[in-house]
Amino acid sequence: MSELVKFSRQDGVGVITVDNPPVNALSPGVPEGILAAVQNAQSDGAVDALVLIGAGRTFIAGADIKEFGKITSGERSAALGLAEVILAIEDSAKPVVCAIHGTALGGGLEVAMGAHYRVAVASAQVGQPEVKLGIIPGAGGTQRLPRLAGVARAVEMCAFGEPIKASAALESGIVDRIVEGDLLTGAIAFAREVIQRKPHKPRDRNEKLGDAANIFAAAREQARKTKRGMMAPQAAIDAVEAATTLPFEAGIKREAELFRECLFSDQSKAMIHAFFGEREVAKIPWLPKDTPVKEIRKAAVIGAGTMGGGIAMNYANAGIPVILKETTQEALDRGIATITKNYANSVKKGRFTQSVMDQRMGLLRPQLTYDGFEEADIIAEAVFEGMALKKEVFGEIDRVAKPDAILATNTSTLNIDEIASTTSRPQMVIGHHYFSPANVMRLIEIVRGKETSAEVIATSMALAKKLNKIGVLVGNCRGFVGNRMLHVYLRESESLVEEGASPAAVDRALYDFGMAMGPFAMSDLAGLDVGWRIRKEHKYPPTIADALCEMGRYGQKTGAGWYRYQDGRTPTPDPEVDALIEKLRKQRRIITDEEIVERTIGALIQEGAKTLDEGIAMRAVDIDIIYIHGYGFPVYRGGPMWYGKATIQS
Ligand code: 3H9
Repeated sequence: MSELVKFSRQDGVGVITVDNPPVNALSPGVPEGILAAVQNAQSDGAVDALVLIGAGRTFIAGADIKEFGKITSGERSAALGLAEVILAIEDSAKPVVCAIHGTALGGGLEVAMGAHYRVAVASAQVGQPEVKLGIIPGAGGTQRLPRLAGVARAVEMCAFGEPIKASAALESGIVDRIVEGDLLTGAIAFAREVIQRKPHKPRDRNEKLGDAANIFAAAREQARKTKRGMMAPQAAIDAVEAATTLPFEAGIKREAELFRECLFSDQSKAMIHAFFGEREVAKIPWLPKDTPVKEIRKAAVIGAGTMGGGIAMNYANAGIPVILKETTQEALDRGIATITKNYANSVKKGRFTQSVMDQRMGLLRPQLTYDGFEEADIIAEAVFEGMALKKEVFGEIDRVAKPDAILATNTSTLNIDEIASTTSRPQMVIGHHYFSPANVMRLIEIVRGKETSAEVIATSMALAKKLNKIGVLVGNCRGFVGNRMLHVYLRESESLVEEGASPAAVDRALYDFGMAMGPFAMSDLAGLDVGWRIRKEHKYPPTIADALCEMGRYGQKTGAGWYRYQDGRTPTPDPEVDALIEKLRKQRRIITDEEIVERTIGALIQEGAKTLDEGIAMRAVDIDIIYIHGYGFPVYRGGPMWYGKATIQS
């Protein structure tokens, strides 16, 4: 047996254990090890059935994603051989039971679906998340899943990639039993129960493949909307559809073709880059591994506005008690009402139960004073963006905080060192720049000042993970990485308008490129007055956006900005804005979509390169992750720096 796959016998059952930490990926050696174990067991008189289980924290979390790059670069042959291994499991004359804990994902679930039975612990999850990597299941998942779980469930799992809980897997027929107590013991007991039964091959089970035409049409439409611009979800739907129109072997062939198309696409390369990037950003090469990390047991947030409320929710969601301070009862009540509404919405949508909401609300302590701040391990400031106010607040925090408390500012542009200078402990001050809505968006730019201590940095990075966020460490400069780049992107967008493009044309070109929103619609949503205030503070030259603000057009919140918002949300081009632009614009010429994308995205890339040169961003991948998770850059283009490199190379 290989190092990665072990075999033992218990009670007449052969136990195959995949032991490839950290997540038992199907790296070279694992499929071969499983195959050898299954084949040897066929002639092993001491074995009547087989159990396949994962060592450590999980079952098999999928193919080894690192191998895909080797395949597309030609370093390795395209075939991972997994499909053949799964067929061998399915063809075993002795029943095979997969025992699932942690996650059975991608190729992991595909292996499990080759077995005759699956048992799982209640906390396990199963899924086909390949679309998140720009590919589709490539080892029979699109063909066996509809046979086990029905077409609707298979389409949902393969096209949208979200895992499901063990209870749902049991209900839909993916799992045969939920095991209470020790998984291996339960799996062996199950295997002994089924020894006498003739193994039933999942690939022969056609009874759930009935009439499904409407399912595919609806799923394609949903994927067009929610996975805009991505090819893998549509390919996954095509592959599941093939399961309903073709015999199993032909369906497998079709799946393989679609898998290959996706794997060799630019989209999957970009999304795999993003997958590893999300993990890479957590690693700070120069930070000593033994840097102590403080435990954050209690938090306090100053400011119950949109950002402060969202930040407080993040703490409560992670089980950390949090004080939420405001200066007036009215502002505090408004903040708490918004939080309550957000949580109630989640309960209504079934994301969690009322009792979870009650427990989270119970962790929030709204108040007008600094009472209890002396116990907080972290104090997060989220007041209006303005240096004078921030300095005043940090002066106050400095007086009440315990000596080893982390003092975090949510500033999106201001100088961290200047804010820190008003305290007696600049080494404890750091930026935690959240993105709106802070309870939803996963990015936190963690901004180190020149005196921020290693411990405060390490604790902030660990805290981001605990809050289920992606923390990216950046240096201190105006706007840090994200907003500094955004500034040139917006300026370039406005230049295009000054030269002849309409705001709607710029927005549409960038939306079609894949941005979550065009720059003008995004500015209206964020509020034009924020940028106006910052530009005034920094004495920037006046812009068309400033002229809009002077007219009282602050964006969606005032019903008008670059667009007019009759219903409060839908942008409609406004003749008043056209007239203003006409007055202020420097020229009028035809500007193509290509020029719009080239100049705006080009501006992002150039400014990103500058932040790298200056050491403000550590690595290109940090910029990519900031833009994907904070600014709606299409993940299938890999982030601006990845896109820039790919465009130059092509
Ligand atoms: C597939 O299966 C295609 C098939 O159809 C077959 C076709 C032929 N490979 O996320 P974590 C690394 S496609 C290689 O921090 P967690 C990860 O980079 C695959 N490496 O842990 C990290 O490394 P490092 C379908 C992997 O507990 C370390 O493991 N499967 C893989 O927060 C820990 O990861 C997926 O898409 C992998 N498959 O979450 C599942 N997975 O420490 C992808 C992880 O050096 N994985 N690593 O930074 C996940 O969703 C999460 O990792 C998981 C654990 C939920 C499993």
